[in-house]
Amino acid sequence: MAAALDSPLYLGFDFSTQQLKVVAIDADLNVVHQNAVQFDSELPEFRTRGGVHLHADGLTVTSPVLMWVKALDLLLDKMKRAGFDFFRVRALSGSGQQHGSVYWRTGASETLNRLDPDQNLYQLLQDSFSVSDCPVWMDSSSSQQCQDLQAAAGGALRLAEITGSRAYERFTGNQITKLQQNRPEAYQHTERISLVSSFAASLFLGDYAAIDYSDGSGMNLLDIRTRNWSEICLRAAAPHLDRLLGAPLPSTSVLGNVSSYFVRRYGFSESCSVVTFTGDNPASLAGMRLQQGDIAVSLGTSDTVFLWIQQPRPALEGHVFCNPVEWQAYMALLCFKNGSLTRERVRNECAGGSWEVFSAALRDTPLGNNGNMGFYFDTMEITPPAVGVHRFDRDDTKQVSSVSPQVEIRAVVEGQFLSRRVHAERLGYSIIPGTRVLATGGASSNKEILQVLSDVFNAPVFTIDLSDSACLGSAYRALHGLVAESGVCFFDVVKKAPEPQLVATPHPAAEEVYSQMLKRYARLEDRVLQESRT
Ligand code: ADP
Ligand code: XUL
Repeated sequence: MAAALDSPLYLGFDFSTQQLKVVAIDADLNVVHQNAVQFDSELPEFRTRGGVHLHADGLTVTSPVLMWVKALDLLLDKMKRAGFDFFRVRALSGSGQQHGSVYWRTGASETLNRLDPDQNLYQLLQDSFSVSDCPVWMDSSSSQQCQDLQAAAGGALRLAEITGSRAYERFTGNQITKLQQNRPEAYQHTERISLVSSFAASLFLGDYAAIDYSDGSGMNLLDIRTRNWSEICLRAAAPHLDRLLGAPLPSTSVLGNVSSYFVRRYGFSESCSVVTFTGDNPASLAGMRLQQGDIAVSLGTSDTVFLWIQQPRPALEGHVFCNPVEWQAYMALLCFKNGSLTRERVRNECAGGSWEVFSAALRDTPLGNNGNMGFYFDTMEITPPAVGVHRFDRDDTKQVSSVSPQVEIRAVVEGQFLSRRVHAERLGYSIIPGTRVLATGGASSNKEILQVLSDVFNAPVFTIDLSDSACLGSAYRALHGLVAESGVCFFDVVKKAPEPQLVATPHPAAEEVYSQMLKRYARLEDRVLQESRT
């Protein structure tokens, strides 16, 4: 039954790498509105490619903070023009690409507190940031700082035991250290450091928003067991960090009401609650209503694999984050930098820029690709830390320099999914009867890609109708945030959500083909990794 025209709505935003997206749901969890702003094409004045600036050293990657601000102006204007009734919004939440950091200039909180509704945020916040180009998750320029942090914490494994991960270049603590060392002036003029998620929440709140436990786990600074900043890590990273970061909060907290700026400019209700924003992967976990035993594979700008876990067992590979929906639980995550952008590059070179031609090549080539296999690390990969394109045919002893376009297309997709499975299994995951692979992100709209995923994992693949689970998860979290304090469980709030749809089942020959290939992939990956190191 259609909801009444004045019934409450819940908004979920996602400030991701390439775009800003929003979804609105009603109290029955039906999606009633969706909208988006693409950074490269709709805000060309910021000259980004894929939403980022890649610097000349090939390692530094940043995004302009004012691009995100202007995207929000544009998105809300689009919603207004589409007749969206902001007054019905009872609560909103959101997510951001993980690890990126925003540096608010001294005095910015006053500006945030008194935003003039006659002007847009882009005009109002021109002078509010001490760093205009923010380090983002694709950055890998902080190796030295990572080594220093690990040394201060008593080694890589000890740091992983405290923070859930060994030191990673993209993790915010190491980025903050680098910024403080290279740009001490800018650091000195900073009064607050936000993650992309808490920065976005701050805009809606008109005040600095807390970092939540789950996204805070991607900084190498939070003790994931005590859920407080780790003294050792803060001290090693940079001066005055506890003041600059503010206290972290549970991911389900209500931060306050939306600022009067949004009430007066867009007609939000004064009582609309802002629920803590979190990282895009934690938000996706909520959007997919991931359960124990399921494995989620997100095929966005980055590919990620994540699992719900009860007990943290941090290791030297992968990450453990606080769980975004149940505060005693955790989630494990693996991140692969060469995801959609690499598939797109191969599509452009081998399929004339067409996903249809790309998909046809997957249909027309056999499982296992006649023994051709490839590693496609266009930029320095995170898992494993290797770089370059490495192709092998049946003969493992030497690399081949090229293969036919069709073979290349299957090699990139099979190679990526073999890697996702090999590394998930190293994290302790095993595929058991009943396992569901839940796919999300931009490439999950491609059935042929999902068929390869199903074959490599030898398990059925499901998607949710809306491929953007981070947005949807944020809207679910907004709804849950209103009742979480009184002890209502997340899964009770979202039980009416549509069930994931089955989109692919494994080919009968999949098990035989890929069990062999997985072993071969792991062996060759070791070699590629060694070659990358020399
Ligand atoms: P973000 O990380 O910005 O949230 P998305 O999850 O929206 O990204 O994914 C964007 C990516 O989805 C694009 O880079 C594109 O390569 C990929 N994509 C979109 N449509 C298809 C398709 N039909 N087949 C394969 N990949 C696709
Ligand atoms: C996760 C990671 C990426 C970003 C961008 O650790 O770095 O998935 O969250 O989506």
